[in-house]
Amino acid sequence: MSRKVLLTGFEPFGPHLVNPSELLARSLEGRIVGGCVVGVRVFPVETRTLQDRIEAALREEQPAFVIGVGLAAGRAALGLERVAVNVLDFDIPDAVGTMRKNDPVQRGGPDGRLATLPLNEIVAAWGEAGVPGYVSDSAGTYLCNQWLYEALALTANAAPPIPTGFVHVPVLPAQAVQLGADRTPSMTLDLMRRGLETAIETIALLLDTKPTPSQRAGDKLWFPRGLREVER
Ligand code: PCA
Repeated sequence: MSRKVLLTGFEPFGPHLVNPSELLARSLEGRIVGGCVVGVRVFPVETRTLQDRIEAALREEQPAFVIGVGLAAGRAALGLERVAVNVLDFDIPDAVGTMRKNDPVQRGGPDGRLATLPLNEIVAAWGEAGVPGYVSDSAGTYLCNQWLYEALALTANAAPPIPTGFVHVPVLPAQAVQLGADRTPSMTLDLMRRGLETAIETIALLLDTKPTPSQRAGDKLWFPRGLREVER
């Protein structure tokens, strides 16, 4: 069975008539990148249904790893998110008019969840490929942050692990023209796509070369530090 990556985008929202994350995801649907089949979902910007949609996609696709993509107008480059916070605090309502102010994503959940993708390796690969990108320390408090928090919660106990993370993309050049070229950085769809392909290739390569924790435990080469001390 071939390895799958689940790639998700979002529909347009707020003032944006297109969402480059949707175009990107759809353009890679069914393609094979880094030896992985790309399974795609495009979600509406709806807070109430997001968790269920992510959960269904994970169940249906059984991916080896997961990348969410969303639009962050004003960003100058690809932003690989490091962390999701347990906060929903919207500037504008979601696509069906739901507003959240200072609410948790999950009541009683941890304050933050850290992305489980190899962040530094991906950013280094972007650099080599000529794709501007960086590790971002805030995914905001809107739907993309919610996506990352929910997806990390859903994959938290997966065995083998399912590396999961999120990439924020700038607007497309045509959107920057509309929004004011003097103040809106943009990136072409081709360059964004090269960035996503590079990220997928990097993760797939690491999954090939790094033994999974279960393999390591199986061949008895690895002990938790404390345990070895006690056994001596
Ligand atoms: N961007 C929004 C939600 C959907 C999207 O594409 C965000 O950054 O939260």
